[in-house]
Order: sequence, then C-alpha cells, then structure tokens
Amino acid sequence: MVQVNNNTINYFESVNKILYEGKNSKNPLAFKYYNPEEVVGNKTMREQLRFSVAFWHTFTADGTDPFGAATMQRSWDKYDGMDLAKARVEAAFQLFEKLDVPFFAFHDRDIAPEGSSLKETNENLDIIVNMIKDYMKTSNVKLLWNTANMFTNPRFVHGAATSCNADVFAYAAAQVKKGLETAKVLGAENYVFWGGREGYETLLNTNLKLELDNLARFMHMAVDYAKEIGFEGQFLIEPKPKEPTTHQYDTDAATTISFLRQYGLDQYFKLNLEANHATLAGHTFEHELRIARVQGFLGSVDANQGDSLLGWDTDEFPTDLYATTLAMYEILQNGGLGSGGLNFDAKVRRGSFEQEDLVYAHVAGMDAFARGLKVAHKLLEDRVFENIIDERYGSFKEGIGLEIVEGRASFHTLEQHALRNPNITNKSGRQEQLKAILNQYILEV
Ligand code: XUL
Ligand code: CO
Repeated sequence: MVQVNNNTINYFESVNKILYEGKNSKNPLAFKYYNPEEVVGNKTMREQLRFSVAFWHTFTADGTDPFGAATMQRSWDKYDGMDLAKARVEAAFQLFEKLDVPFFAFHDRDIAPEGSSLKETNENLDIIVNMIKDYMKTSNVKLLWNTANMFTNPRFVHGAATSCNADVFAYAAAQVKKGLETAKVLGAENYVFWGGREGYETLLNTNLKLELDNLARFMHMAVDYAKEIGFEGQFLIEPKPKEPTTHQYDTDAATTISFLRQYGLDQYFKLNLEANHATLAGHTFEHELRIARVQGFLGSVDANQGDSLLGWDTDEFPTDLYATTLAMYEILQNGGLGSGGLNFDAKVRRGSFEQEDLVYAHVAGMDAFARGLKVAHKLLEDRVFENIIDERYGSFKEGIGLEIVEGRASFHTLEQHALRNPNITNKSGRQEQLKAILNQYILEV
C-alpha cells in the first residue's frame, strides 16, 4: 500500500482485486466476461481492450448537476486543497490495481487545483505529476493520455484557441505547453484535444473564419512544441457536436477530418471517438468509428453511452452489447487502436453515490466490452457480414462495375450501358435477417 498525507489509507477496503470468475458468477465484484489473459484473435483481452480509467469522473467529480448539490461519498474527501489532490492520486492507484486496468487519463485540473497565478498553478501541477511519476514506477498502469481543461475557468467563457481574446489564446497555449511537458514526463501514449468551448453560440458576434484559422494555428504550434521537446505520443482530437457551445467546431469525425486536411494537420492527428458524442451528433457510435477507420484516423475511444431519451451528454458506463459489439467490430478491423485505448469517460449516476459503485460500474463496462470483443471476433472469423457485403457489391467485380472502379468508365460508356440494359433488377438488402443473425451471435458466442 502507498502512503500520502503521512497516512496509510486503504481507500477501497471492502474491495479485493477483481478476478475473472466466468459467466455463472453471481459475485458483483468479479468479471464475468473480461478475462485479461484470455487470447482472442492474436492478442490477449488486456492487449485488445486497453482499458483506461478517467480520473475526472472517478476521483474528481462529486455528482453535482444543474439542479442539485454533490452526492458522491468519497473517502478521500475528508482532505482539501493539495492534500485532497494527493489523496485522490493515492486512491486512484489503489483502484487501478484492484481493477487491473493498464491505463488512466486526466485533465490537468483534475489532478491539481489551480493556484492564484499560472506560475502557482504549474507548481501545484508539478508536485502531483511528480507524485504520479513515482507511483508509476511501481505500478503497471500507464498514462493513455492527458489533456488540458480549457473550459471550466471563467477566462474561457468565449473559448480557448478560438476565443475572441488573444490574451486567452496565449493563456491556453501556455496551458497546453505545460500539458505536453506533463505528457513527456509521464510517458503519455497520446495527447488529447477536446474543444471544450471551441465553438460558437451565435454568428452575430462571431468571426468564424478567424476562429477556425486560429484553432489550426494553435494545433500547429502544439505539434511544433511536441517535436521540440521530443514528445512522440499520438495527437488526438475528440469530436463533439454541441455542449457546452451550441456549435462545436469539431462536430463529428467527418467534419474534424476535413478540418485536419484543410489545415495540413492530418499527418499529425487521429481521432478519439466518444460514443455519447456520436449520438449527440445524430450518428451511431459505429458510424463514427467506421468513418474514421476507413480514412485512417481511428486513434482511440472514449467508452461510454448516452441515453436515447435525453439530448445531452449523460456519459453512462457502457452496458449496451449491440454498441460494444459493433464498436469492437470496427476496432478489430482497424487492427486495434495502436497507441489508443478504451477510456471510460463515464460517470456513475448521481444516485449511485457509494464508493463501491465506482467498482461495479467499471466491472460492468469492462465485461460489456469483453463480450463485445468476443462476439465481434467471431463475426469476423466467420465472415458473416463480409460475405454478404462482398456478394452485395458483386456487380463491381466484373463488366461495367469493374470498369467504374478501375477508372475506365466515363459518362459516355455508362450511357451506352444504360441504353443497352433497360431492365434493372435489384436484390433485397435483408436488414431484418442480418439483425437476427447479429442477435444470434450476441446470444450464443
Ligand atoms: C466532454 C469530454 C471530455 C473529454 C476530455 O464531453 O468527453 O471529458 O474526453 O476533455
Ligand atoms: Co470524452
């Protein structure tokens, strides 16, 4: 056990290390499907899934919502200020060990409180980053990514890199500079940009072109600084369409890829795709993953889920097996996530306020993705949808179809073909049959 604040506290006393007990287990503190050492495909589940705990939801958030006060009961909350920050780190590493997760992720302001100046804020951060570095020496857990919180402090009221105020742009740059130094010190595998308030409320006061240009300038400076200090982690942008601003610039995967290409940033960035952000954008999670995958931008995943009845970011722990299966189907076809992982950007419900709920929630999410992995692997192994899709597009493997895909067709040759073939026949898309097959795999694999 580790020691901080001159005390030795076991923050999750009632919880032993979570072990795999198999699908018949009734123990809520055991994995039913996540068996880290089990090989699925060419890798173990641990390597395939690369789970990460999000520091902000699990150790910093208190259950406050727009209508009510904090509800979370956290044994580290008896401290405050820097002592609280240290206690959170201590509790975090204890939970990482009990869950046996390989990664974690944080925003700068999750781990250390702001001081009265940027200098003091950075000093606070240094103390906690050094402490984390020490913990990492004796722990197997690695930093999946860190990021800068450039949305909570009132200075970011009009955005950070897209603020109308150049002083704010400079402050944000200083913050990301420090974030990249932190990433380098802790050996982060990635660095994330989620555009917290990088968007606008009304065009009536917005120079949209300047804001987008500035956002790109900011990203280029980040890339340059990473090169300067030798930080080699992957840069990731996390799209989200709205909340907190009405129109977030990194709306969805397609919009973000287009932004990266337009500004010559595409070689430096991939995407961190979040399930609930996909649904807020009016897409499915698998749509966002597919769009990124087919264009070579699938970098990492924020594993959570939304509520189909609510129009905001509920950040629930992922338990929907359709979503986890179809997500893993994309990830496996991507050849994995590379330096990315499945980060639980998810919070226990406000009513799930006991500390043990944090463990139940992670166990639920890890099991849901483990099950999704196995089903997706079997679907791919059996080429269930691949064979059907191959056949469905068979017309492009011969004749006029082959001419089209090989670039030998023109509107002239296509017109001749159309004139020669007046009787077009189509085949059924068989959606219902395919969904039934998917059900069969989810239930029986
Ligand atoms: C907000 C969100 C963030 C990012 C990191 O919706 O998803 O927590 O993941 O800033
Ligand atoms: Co997220």
